[in-house]
Amino acid sequence: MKKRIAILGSTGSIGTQALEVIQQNPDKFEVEVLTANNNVDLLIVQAKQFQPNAVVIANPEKYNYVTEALKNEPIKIYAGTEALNQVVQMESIDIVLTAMVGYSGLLPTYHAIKAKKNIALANKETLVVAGEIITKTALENQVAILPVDSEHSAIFQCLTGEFMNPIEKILLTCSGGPFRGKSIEELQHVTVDNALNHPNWDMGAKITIDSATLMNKGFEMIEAHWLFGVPSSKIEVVVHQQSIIHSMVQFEDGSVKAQMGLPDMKLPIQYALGFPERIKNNFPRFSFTEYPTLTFEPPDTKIFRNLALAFEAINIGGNMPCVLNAANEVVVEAFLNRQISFLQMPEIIEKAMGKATWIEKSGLDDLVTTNTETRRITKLLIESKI
Ligand code: MN3
Repeated sequence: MKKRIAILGSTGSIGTQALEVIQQNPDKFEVEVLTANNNVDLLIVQAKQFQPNAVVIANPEKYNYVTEALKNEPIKIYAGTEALNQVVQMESIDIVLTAMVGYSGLLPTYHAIKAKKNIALANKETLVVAGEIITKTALENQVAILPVDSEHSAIFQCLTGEFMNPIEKILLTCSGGPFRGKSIEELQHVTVDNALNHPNWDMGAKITIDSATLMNKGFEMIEAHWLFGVPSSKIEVVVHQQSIIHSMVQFEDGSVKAQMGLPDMKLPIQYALGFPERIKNNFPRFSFTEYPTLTFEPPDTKIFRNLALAFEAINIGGNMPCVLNAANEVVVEAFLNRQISFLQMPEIIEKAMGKATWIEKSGLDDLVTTNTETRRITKLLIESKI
């Protein structure tokens, strides 16, 4: 039986690599749904090649263009964000791969879980914003959330066969990004291009900036907290420049398990889609002799403030991680548009966290409101800076 897959965000970095994995395993997978936000031309190429049952273009202005281009194909075409919430519920879908950017992943993922679809989770912001609701709803609907993020895939692989054994500590590895070891003075003058130049991973712009500020690692700590039920005090971030160990789990007997390999997102994508099977492939293999030195050091949270802010947000709890995420999305966009500097990003996020309304017990509607409110607050803070 082939697994029928919906890819939300098929034109992005994870989406295109997932299609490569599917293309290499036509006996195991088929594409049921493809969705994109704006990149219509690539969506059309993908639709023609993979012949999904349906495509969704989130930007409704591009609906006519897609319809015209695919008029000779037996493919249903929908537009708008509400269509995303609908299409994930299609009877024929087995797994929904959530690979869209940021907050936009939340509601489609929630609806997919409600419709009892297993989730291959690449959109970490879903768990940052609404980890409690998402994990609770998944449990109620007996839905598996299979991590695609390389660190969480590593932790998940370390935990296989260990489900009776408590976790003493999660060691979440972090490449350190392009600015590892830099001082505050040096960071004052870094540019967008410097920040977009990640040493190990080739990713989309939003996550590459998050990697440079270490907000990505903060988000991953929150993601690990919800996925594996481990408090933030038992999650230690370890800077490991080479990105060969993708994360580790320490058990109560002191034993540490690590998952290793070359940094290639196709591996965790394939593991999530193929789980519990390991699928044979011919990706390049890791060689110890080519990496004679693997290094480890603590992160500097005084310089990379965002990582400390993420720990603060999860410890405050309630809607605060949602505030953190919304403020971060706005400042990253402002940084990419060259409106604010690199170091102004954590400064503004911290202020937004102080100004947003804190709600201890927040339902999905509260989080939607929090997201809107925090974006407004953050934009005002940016305007007062420039
Ligand atoms: Mn990661």
